[in-house]
Amino acid sequence: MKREITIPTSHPRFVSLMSRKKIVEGYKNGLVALEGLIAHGRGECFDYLIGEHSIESARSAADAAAAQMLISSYPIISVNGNVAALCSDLICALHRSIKKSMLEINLFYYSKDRESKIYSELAKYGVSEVFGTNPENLVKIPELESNRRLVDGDGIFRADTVFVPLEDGDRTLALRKMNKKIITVDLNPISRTSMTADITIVDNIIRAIPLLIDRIQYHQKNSTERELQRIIKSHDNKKGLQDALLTMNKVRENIIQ
Ligand code: PTJ
Repeated sequence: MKREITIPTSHPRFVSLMSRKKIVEGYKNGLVALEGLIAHGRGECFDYLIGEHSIESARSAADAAAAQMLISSYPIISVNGNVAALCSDLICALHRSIKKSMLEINLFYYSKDRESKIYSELAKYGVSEVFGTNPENLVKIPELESNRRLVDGDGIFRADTVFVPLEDGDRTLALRKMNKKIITVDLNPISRTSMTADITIVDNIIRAIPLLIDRIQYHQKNSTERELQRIIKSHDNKKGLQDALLTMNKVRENIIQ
């Protein structure tokens, strides 16, 4: 007899187990690369170490990220397989919260089939215009060898700010060399992306996007452009990463005592 596995909502790690389920189902449905399962496991490990909640420095980074997206003339949100499987709904809500923003699918482990499935997933949440899927529009980011070098000429290539959650390294640096502002969400504070981005939110993407939307809505109602510029200027990315590492160390100390 085939037994359906259900996760009881009372389980202390319900949210984490549901994310795991989404990633596995995402893989089975062709959204997530096989390597995406490994990337998720790495993220889970760091999430454990920060206590599976949004730490203060992540909240402050989300505030700076919201300000950065709002002052940008053309912010682009880059979507990969893991992001699509975990939170297409939230990503589309983020896109809707900033009128000038656009979405672009950009895959490290590229396949046409996965790209189409990610597009259909985003379409479920009412988004029809997504960059990155028209081969005739693709251009190369200079000095980058991976698949991620191919970006849409009307999307990431033209953007002034690029949001690259769950990224894998060298593209962040290449985009910064093109004078773009880079925002990321990465649970690993010592990844190359975390250390290279202008603004790193060290948090689980499923918590970080709601934080970001909340700050965007707050600033849209309450903040002047000057105030937004001040928030961005006072953001210290290195300090945020150090703070995340200190939090991880404190959690470890508390358990060992
Ligand atoms: O769909 P593709 O082909 O574009 O591939 C996507 C993955 C994620 C497989 C690809 O970008 C990759 O290999 O990424 P990395 O190098 O493993 O980096 C992903 C980073 O995201 C790691 O530092 C993880 O710790 C972090 N991460 C994983 N899950 C989460 C996360 N950060 C925040 N929230 C998560 N849920």
